[in-house]
Amino acid sequence: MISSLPPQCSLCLGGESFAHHARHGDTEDTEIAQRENIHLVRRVSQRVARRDRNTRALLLLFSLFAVIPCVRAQQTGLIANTDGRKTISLDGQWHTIIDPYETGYYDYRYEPSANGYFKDAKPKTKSDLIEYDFDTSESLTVPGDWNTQKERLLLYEGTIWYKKAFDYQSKANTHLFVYFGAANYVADVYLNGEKIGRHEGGFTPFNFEITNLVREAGNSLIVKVDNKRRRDAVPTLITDWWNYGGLTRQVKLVETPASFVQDYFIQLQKGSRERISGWVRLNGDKLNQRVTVRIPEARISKSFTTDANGSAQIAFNADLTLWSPDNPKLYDVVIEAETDRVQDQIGFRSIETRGTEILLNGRPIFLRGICIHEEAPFRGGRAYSREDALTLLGWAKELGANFVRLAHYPHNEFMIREADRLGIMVWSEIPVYWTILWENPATLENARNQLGEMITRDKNRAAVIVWSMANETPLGAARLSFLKKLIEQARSLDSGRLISAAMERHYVDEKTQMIDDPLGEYLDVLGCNEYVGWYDGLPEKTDRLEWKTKYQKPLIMSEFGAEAPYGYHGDPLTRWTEEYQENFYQHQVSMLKKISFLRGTCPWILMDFRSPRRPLPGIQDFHNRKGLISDHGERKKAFYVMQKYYRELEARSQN
Ligand code: GCB
Repeated sequence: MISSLPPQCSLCLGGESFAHHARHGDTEDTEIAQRENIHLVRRVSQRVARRDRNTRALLLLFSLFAVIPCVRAQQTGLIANTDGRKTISLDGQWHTIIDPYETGYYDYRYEPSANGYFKDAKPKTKSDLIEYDFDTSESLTVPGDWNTQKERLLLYEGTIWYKKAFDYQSKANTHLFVYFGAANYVADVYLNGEKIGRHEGGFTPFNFEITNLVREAGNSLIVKVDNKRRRDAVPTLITDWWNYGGLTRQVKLVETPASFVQDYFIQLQKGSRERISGWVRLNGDKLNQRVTVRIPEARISKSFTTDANGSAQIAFNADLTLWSPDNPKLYDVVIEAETDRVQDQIGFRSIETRGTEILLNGRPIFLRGICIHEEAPFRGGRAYSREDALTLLGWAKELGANFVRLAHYPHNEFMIREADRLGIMVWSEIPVYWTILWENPATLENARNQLGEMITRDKNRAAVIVWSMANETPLGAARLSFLKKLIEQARSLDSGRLISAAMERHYVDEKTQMIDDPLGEYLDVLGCNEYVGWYDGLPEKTDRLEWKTKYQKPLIMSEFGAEAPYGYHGDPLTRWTEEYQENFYQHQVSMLKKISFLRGTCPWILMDFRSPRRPLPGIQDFHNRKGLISDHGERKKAFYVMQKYYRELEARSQN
């Protein structure tokens, strides 16, 4: 765990700390050491993707001398496109133990226990004392949050242990990984009683190699999932969404050859509409290979040789039909190494800004957007399936949207894949939300890790056009420095996409709204959340406002909205009524039309969602009711105001 690195040691800095401690034999507690060790291997190996060859060489050395010997299950960087591989689903019923006091993890002196629940022990004699039993404990469905599966878990924040038993027939020259789409928030993973790794961050995938630990029969995969909120975490203690805990996305076993294509980046080069550039990275014992990238439909077949670290830069010209909302063209792309072959579907498009314009494939575009939380339509709880994605994105299309802001964390991969297929552009963000601990290095490291995982997973999806760094964060030097580091990282991982953040505005006089957050200087596109007419005055207040910006950059109004439960009616000035919400949107639209540098709008929000901050009985009942659609799929009056505006905009863009 990031924060468990020994902070007192002055020799330890970031990824060097474990190596230092290992060299000094400072590893009395193997459990903790392994945990740190595995986490470090993970962090470091992920950075390999980002850094230059020197770092890679250093890592290799570092691994050989300090790290690998202590790790029984190996952590590999994220495997790209697991759907393009042979996988075995571990979804379904998992036995679970609710553990509010973390009895299965700590002993009574609050030290990590050597015989925790992860041992999955059974009494061997009639006299043995074992106080837990996964196999007779109740089950939860994976994927799925625990809060909405059992009424008594609705407000639960803490630890739940999950267990899945499985058999596995090992195959020669095959490596096996366990892959988690996401676990909210910290996951400690064990196989057959051995710790295989820890992951922090509730919305991004992770995998661990288990080739040497897996057995033919009766494997016990145990995951401790802890969703306690922490001040130093990302997100921090307060948010305006439900802290759904658990194994919220798919879990699967992934098989690869001994040397395999771990990851690749195949997109158009920034500023070009015909040159593809990127890289391919192999993992395993045969790193130096000939790799061919083929796009059969475009009659492309280009070969490259990976270096001693398994990496090859790729670049070639291609005559392609470009991806756009009107024609979301995806090509089959095959990445073929000597020992492995992966197939993906990839779209190619350019995205850039010029002055206050956003250009898609060189042409100015207006982003007709809508914000979406990862909340399941109809059944409630976390959304996780293709069906959920199709419903939410279908509603966005019906609204007339060509763009979605996936708030406030990376959504499940189905959302991005389906957006790619449907031709919906995507803003994707990490949960750097409100009041993060800007000066805490571990918080920064955590945010960086989540940013890296988001980009790693989705960098080949044409739909994603914006990486957003943060939401409504307060002005200040420490915050600016924190966010600049994230921006730098995002640009170094992916120079092609636009960088944004949802910022705030302020009044310079009673009629003038100003966007001059110093962060704006470092962004490609300005994002701004405003609630004039809801938290700030009444709807007609918008009529008097003029918008200004310090920057010659496009603006996306990344949030605006008002609450109304579906079916609650009254006059246009009565709070909470659909008529108030409709009135709010009518005034907003008139105001938005007057902002000359506006290039996108994302009302808050597509669908009502659960929030602990919204207690008003009979109205909110712990839901944020700013949805244009209720959580049961009913369109509110305001939906049609936005739909009309978007239809007009769309008609104009076609002329
Ligand atoms: C915001 C936040 C969003 C909230 C929304 C609201 O500014 O970014 O997470 O849910 O306002 O409804 O107040």
